[in-house]
Amino acid sequence: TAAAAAAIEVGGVKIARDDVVKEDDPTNNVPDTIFSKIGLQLHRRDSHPLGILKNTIYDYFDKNFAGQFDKFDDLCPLVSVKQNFDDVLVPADHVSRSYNDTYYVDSQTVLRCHTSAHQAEFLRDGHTHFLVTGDVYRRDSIDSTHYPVFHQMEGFRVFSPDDWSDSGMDGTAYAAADLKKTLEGLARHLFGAVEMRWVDTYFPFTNPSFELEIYFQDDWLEVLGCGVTEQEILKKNGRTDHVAWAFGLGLERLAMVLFDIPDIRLFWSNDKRFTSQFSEGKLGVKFKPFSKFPPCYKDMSFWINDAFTENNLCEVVRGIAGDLVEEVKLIDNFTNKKGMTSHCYRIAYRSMERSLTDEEINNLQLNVREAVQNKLNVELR
Ligand code: FA5
Ligand code: MG
Repeated sequence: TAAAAAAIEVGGVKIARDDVVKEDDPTNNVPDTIFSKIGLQLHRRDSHPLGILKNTIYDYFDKNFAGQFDKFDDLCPLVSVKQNFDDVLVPADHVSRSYNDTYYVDSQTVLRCHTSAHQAEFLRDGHTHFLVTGDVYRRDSIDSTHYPVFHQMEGFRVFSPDDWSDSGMDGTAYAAADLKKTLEGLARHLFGAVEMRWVDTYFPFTNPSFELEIYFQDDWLEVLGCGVTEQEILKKNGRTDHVAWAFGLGLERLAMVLFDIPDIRLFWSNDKRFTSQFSEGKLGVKFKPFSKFPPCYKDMSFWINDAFTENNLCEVVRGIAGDLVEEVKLIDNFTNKKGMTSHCYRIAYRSMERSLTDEEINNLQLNVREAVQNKLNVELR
């Protein structure tokens, strides 16, 4: 389309559609649905829930750290494999590097899958306190809390030996305690009283590592990952003998809880009935659904092949149905005597903005079936 052909500019970098989407290049797996999101920068719209949230988090850090945190929110999402993975010690064989999980522009360039891709460069530039907000990209499953483009805010704080020498703790324990205190304070600043819990986890770039979960819609929802930065990252970037903490917040996840937004697709809506409900500086206004449109479920069964992955299926479905697809869920799975494996997926179609007609849904499903067969080479049953 004409819109897709025009170059956009992000963080001073001009990006044309053909620089990012290369159908004939096997080292490229970026579809037009993803390209169309680059440059929208929802987090830079002051009246959008993500912008309101970003600004409220800025307020918290400004107040509690006397403006020491440097803020960045306009960095180009095209980064090198080195920035996205090597600089943060992601092992060569880690799944997140695969074409199944990450959008590759070419073998050396990706759409960043996390804002941690910028840690090393800011450290090298001498920053000790910084917040980096940006759109991040991941091939993933489809449901109400996962979307292939979402937004993160990275926080990073460096300590020197003077900071912890009088505390009676070692640097790592000191940083871990400061990290938890800082993020619990942020959670209270955003939510007031809310049920939350810390869960131990693993990240290649931090040790120890934690996730914070918040109770939402009758379940625990993971809203951030964090930890004490691996020494190797500090050493390699000019901070020998220092310690640091880092966190990565999922902005949509926090905003869903704060504004009662039931589905992650809504953040991308241009419908006035969505956008007009939010205004600059107003945190926690509860979203009122325009009306509840019914979902429509369609099942599809096929024999898979060795190359089949659920992420590939979701990409094909989204390529046809766009934001009309709400969920793709495996509901049956068996292997026959010949060793052939069958999967049955249930696709939920629902618009956030209007009722879908039977004809429209039947057409979508027909096109989805055809695309799944042709692009994934599976045998429909
Ligand atoms: C990371 O991305 C780490 N870089 C976070 C980090 C930074 C850890 C610094 C330690 C130090 P993770 O993959 O868990 O971690 O993602 C972080 C958050 O992003 C999650 O907690 C969740 O809130 C959000 N998130 C992850 N995947 C999605 C998705 N598909 N859609 C929406 N939000 C998502
Ligand atoms: Mg996680």
